[in-house]
Amino acid sequence: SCRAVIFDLDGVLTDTAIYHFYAWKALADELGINFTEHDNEQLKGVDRLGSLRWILQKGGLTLSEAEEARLMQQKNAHYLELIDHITPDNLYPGVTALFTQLKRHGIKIGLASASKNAAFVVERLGIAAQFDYIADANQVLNSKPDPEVFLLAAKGLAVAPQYCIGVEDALAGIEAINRAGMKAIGIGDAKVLSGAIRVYPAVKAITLEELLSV
Ligand code: G16
Ligand code: MG
Repeated sequence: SCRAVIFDLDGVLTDTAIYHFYAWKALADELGINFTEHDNEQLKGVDRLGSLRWILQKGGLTLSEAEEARLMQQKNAHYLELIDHITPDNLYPGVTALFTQLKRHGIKIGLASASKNAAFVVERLGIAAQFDYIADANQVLNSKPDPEVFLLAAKGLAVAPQYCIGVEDALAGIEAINRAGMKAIGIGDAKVLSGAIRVYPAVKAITLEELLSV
């Protein structure tokens, strides 16, 4: 039975991927690296350093750690400017309704995000108070597909992993959920998100009945 649902943030509750894309694209342009929206798909759920290194590798560049740190800081400053405009209107449809149903059934709500900006984003979305526990990239050493962020969320919720369902839009995230010993629900394309028990096109398609039957 399900006692907690742990959600990924970017791509599940809101579409911040487009802002990550704009910010990485601006940086890539400066470095003379061609970075497309298709490339950005590869970076979903990948942490900041992993994303930067993916782009640098595409451009055949290897930089010092100090240079990497400077570029990550530059990208993040730009990203923060872009997400400063986020309001509750940026929540994907159906999120609030699903949260209400989960609460009514005494099912805890957690967050497991690879983003260091997760707390800021959920604050802007107006849903920060809905979470029983928020785990993000600031608290973990190993990023998805490592299960650490999901296990931290379960611990924070005081629910054993086998009673948790994880919801993810990235393949690395689905792998993290499975490695945590939880049940994985995918948001996106079933052909891409192999390893998920069920895949829905969007959060609004998830029904409580189906969650309870997982
Ligand atoms: C998110 C995004 C990734 C992003 C990562 C780190 O993960 O999907 O594209 O690179 O966070 O973000 P930041 O630079 O803000 O720390 P998630 O797990 O919420 O999908
Ligand atoms: Mg995601």
